[in-house]
Amino acid sequence: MTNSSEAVRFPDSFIWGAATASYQIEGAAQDDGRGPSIWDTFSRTPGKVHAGHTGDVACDHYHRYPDDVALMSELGLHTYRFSIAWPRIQPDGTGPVNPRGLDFYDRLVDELRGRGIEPIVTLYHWDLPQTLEDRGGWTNRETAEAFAEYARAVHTRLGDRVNTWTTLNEPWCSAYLGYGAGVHAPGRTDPAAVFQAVHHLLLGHGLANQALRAAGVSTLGITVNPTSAFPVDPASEADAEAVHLVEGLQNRIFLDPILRGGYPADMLAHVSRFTSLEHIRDGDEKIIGEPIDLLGINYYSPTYLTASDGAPGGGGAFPGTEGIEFVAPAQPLTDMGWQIQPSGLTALLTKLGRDYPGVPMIITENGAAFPDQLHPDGDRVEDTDRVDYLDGHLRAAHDAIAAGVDLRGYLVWSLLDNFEWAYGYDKRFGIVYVDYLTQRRVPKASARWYQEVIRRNGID
Ligand code: IFM
Repeated sequence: MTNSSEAVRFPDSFIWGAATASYQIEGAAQDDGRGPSIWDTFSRTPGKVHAGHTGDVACDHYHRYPDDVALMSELGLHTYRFSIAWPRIQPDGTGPVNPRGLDFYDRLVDELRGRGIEPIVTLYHWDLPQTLEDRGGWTNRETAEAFAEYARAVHTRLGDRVNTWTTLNEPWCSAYLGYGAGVHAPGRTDPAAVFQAVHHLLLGHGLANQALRAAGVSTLGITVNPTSAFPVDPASEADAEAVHLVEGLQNRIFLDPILRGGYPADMLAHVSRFTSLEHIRDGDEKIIGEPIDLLGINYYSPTYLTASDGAPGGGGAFPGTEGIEFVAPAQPLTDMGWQIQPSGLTALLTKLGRDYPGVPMIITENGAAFPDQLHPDGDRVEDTDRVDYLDGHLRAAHDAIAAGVDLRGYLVWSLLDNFEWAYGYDKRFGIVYVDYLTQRRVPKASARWYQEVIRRNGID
C-alpha cells in the first residue's frame, strides 16, 4: 500500500473530473416546461426530507452554469459528469419532446466544450417523471421502454458533441432505497417492487444501450455503487456467506446480467421468495448483456457483516437478510456517519477487475460530507478532513492500478455542495462551498488541493 507521504503519479491518459446530478444542483424546477419528478413529490411529502428542503432552487445551476463551468476550467477539470433531468426533456415521461429542456443541456455542453472540458452524460440520476411513477414507475416494464425513447431523444440533440454516455446512476439506490426502504423517492416499502424495479432498471439500461448504439454511440457505460463488504471474522464460514448474499443483492444482481450474460442462480432463487419471476421475460437478459465500454464505480465506505441469530438484517434496503448483522461503522466517520476506509476502494476495484475482466473502470463518484464552515473572512473553507479523505482514496485507487486494475479516471463527488437527497442541504459534499442564501461559490481548500493533483497528475 502507498505510504501517505510517498509521491504517486497516475497514468498519462488518466482522466480527472467532477460529478453532479440534475435534481441536486439545477433548481429551476418550474422553468421552460419541466414536468414534476418523483423527487419533487417526495421532497414535498412531510417528514421525508430534512427540514422540508426541496430541489426547487438548489444551486441554481440552471441559470449559473456559465460561472460554474468557468470554475471547472479554473480547477483544470478534464471532464464533467452531469445528469439530464428526464422531466425537462419529456415532462410526462413519454410523448412529445420539450425542446426548451434540451436547449439547456445544449448550452451546457457548448459551454463545456468551449472550455475544453469533455462532458460525460448520465441519462438517469433518480428524477423519474412523476407521471411514469403514477403508472408504477420502475415496477412497470413500460418505464424501461420509455427510458430508451428518452435516451434516443437526448442523443438526437447532443450526440454530435457528447462522446461518453452512461445510462443509470446507482440502480441499487433507485430500486432498494426507493421501493424497499422508502427513504428515497418514490418512498415505497415493498420487497416485490424492489426486485421488479431492479429488472426494469436493468432492462431500461439494455434497451437504451441498443438505442444509443443504433444512433452511433461508441463509448457507453453504466454507474453502479457496489458494496465493498467484509466479514467481521475472516475465518467464519457463516460470515463469508453473509458477505456473499449482500454482494449478491448489491453487486452480482446488477453486474452479472450486464457483464456475464445473466442473473446469478442464487439471486433468482432469492428474488423468487418475494415475487414471481414473470417480469423477467425470455430475451431480456440478452438485451441487458449487450456489451458496454466503461463501468462507472461509486465508492464511499465499506460494509462489515456478521452472521448473528436474530439480527434484523438490512431491512428494506436488503430484503431477505435477516440473521445478518450490518455492523455499525467504526471511526473515523464522515458527516454522513460513513466509515472512512480507503483500502475498501482498493479491495473493491481489484475484486471487480478479477470478477468482471475486460471492462475498463472509472470512479464516477468518490468524496465525503463534512460539516464545513465558511471562515469569518468569507473567502475560505479549510476542509482538511476532506483533503485527507481524497488523498487516501486517490492513493487507494493508485494501489489498484498498480495491482493491474484497468482504471481510467477519477471524478470527485461533488463539484458543488448540493441537495443531498433525504438530508437536504444539511450535508456538504462539495469541493466548492455554496452559500445558499446568496448562491456565492467559494472553492474550499480541497478544490485548490485537487487542482494541484490534476496539474501534477498525482499527489506529492
Ligand atoms: O449525493 C449522492 C449521489 O447523488 C449519488 N451517490 C452518492 C452521493 C452521496 O450520497
